[in-house]
Amino acid sequence: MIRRAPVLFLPLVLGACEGVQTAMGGDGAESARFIDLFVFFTAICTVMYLLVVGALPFALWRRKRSALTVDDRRHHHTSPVVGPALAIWVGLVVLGLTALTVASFLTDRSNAADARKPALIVKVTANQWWWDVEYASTDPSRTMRTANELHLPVGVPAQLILTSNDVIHSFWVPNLAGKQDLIPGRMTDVLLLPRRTGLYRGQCAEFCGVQHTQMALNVSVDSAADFRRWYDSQLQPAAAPTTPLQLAGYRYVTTRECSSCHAIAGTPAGGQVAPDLTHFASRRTIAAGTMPMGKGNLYGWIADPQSLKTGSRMPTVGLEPAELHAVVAYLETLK
Ligand SMILES: [Cu+2]
Repeated sequence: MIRRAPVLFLPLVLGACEGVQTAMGGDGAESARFIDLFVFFTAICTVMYLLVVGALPFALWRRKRSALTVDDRRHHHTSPVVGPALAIWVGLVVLGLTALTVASFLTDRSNAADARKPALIVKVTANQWWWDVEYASTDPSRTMRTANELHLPVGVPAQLILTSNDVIHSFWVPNLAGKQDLIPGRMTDVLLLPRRTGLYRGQCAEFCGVQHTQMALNVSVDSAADFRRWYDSQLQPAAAPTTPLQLAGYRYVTTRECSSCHAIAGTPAGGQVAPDLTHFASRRTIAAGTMPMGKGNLYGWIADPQSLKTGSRMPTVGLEPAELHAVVAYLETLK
């Protein structure tokens, strides 16, 4: 059984190389370079390790054979083999370390070269415990806000300008690139250059409070046409309510507690301290990846957010059942 253990672990190891949240996916230019660097480091270190382990039995055998006495050792001279072997070993170590340093340097240079020409700029602000996402444009009419979801066109270098409103967080979409801290009062940045379309999952990678684990970010890498379609749809104001129930929900959301924190473009709701809800129902998850988007979860989240994400800034308002039905009906229209 013990002998079979490595074989049993193999699917687990290989399984870690694919998925929506893995540093071994190579779905972004930076993460692909890091994988190449990782393989190179592993190969060099493995060769060095095998040389040391291989030389060990020889050294032990020689030591045993000579079996010098204390008196012998006093007059013992270095074996003629040791001098050249030592020189070869020192040479190998220097060569290996130089190769690792050069590979590291070149990887860093390639990443920096991509960062010089971003075609898309997105401002990402971390909050306990959600992500505010703002797409910048030189044309103010094409600037828009969303939350907890990032769409990127494939093959286009996107620069993410990062900051935080409260504590230090860390932005990490392992399939695409390495980590970068988001620090209150400071701007940092990370460049994402996706190589493949697909859905990926980002996660805050620095402990930031009780709901740190429920601070995820969905990343959708789209074709150019899909990205344009999504972007244009997000620029539209919120859909107008069409049924009496939706209208009752609209009235509640835009004039009562919700509107003091959330904004919905094209309505009186203009709060700026919580996720923008203009196209809330088009997102894949609720509360930064806490649960999938869906009617049941929406009822649960609005009725009692504190039991689903304890400590979250979203208060339990205490809606009457009729108000809850109306609010859910309206929020579902915000596609
Ligand atoms: Cu965190």
